[in-house]
Amino acid sequence: MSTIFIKLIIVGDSGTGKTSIITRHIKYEFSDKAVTIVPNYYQKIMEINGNRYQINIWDLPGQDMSTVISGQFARDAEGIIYCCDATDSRTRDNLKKWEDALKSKEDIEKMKKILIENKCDLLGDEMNYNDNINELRLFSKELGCCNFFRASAKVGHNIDEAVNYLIKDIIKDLKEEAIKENNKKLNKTKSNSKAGCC
Ligand SMILES: Nc1nc2c(ncn2[C@@H]2O[C@H](COP(=O)(O)OP(=O)(O)OP(=O)(O)O)[C@@H](O)[C@H]2O)c(=O)[nH]1
Ligand SMILES: [Mg+2]
Repeated sequence: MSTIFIKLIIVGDSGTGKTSIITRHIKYEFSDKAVTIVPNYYQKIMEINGNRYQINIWDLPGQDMSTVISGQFARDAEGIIYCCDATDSRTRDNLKKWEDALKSKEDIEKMKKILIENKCDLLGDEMNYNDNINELRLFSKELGCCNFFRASAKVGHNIDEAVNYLIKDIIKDLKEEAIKENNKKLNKTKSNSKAGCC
């Protein structure tokens, strides 16, 4: 069985919980995290419908946007996870800066994106959970995201759902592309064999 490689990156301000999201998803754990200084990648293997996928998720440091961007870590990525902190709206607004910075280096239009609003465990009962859901939906659309999730790496809420949604959305298109390629080959074979008949 051949392996299909998928590269994801996660970006957002420092302290929004990017490392926590990835370690929750990959290692099923949560602990206080140190600031990420250098980009790290985490790996997971999935088998879906008889295909083997190796997912590499690049955890990028939030405190130094220029290094992240000049390092071209988004190159050849199939997906982007935008991450913000539910308790700090500035981190959400700053995602526009992350988007602009990424756009300045890469063609991110063709990449799939989701938005994770992390730390929703801190919102508390007094907050109406639906208060700004439409605002978040609109914002995620502005970022070109195919979906958005309110999540908590701490309690494990919506983390797997978010990451797996992105992966499946990528795989769906990979499949369509693979089918198109296959059809092209089939048509070529048919026209070649017609040529042979005449
Ligand atoms: N309450 C709560 N705290 C969280 C959650 N996710 C992360 N944290 C805490 O927020 C702090 C920052 O988390 P990190 O995962 O290191 O954040 P980061 O985005 O990777 O930060 P940089 O590496 O600096 O870019 C840590 O103390 C985490 O324990 C969450 O869902 N809820
Ligand atoms: Mg980190």
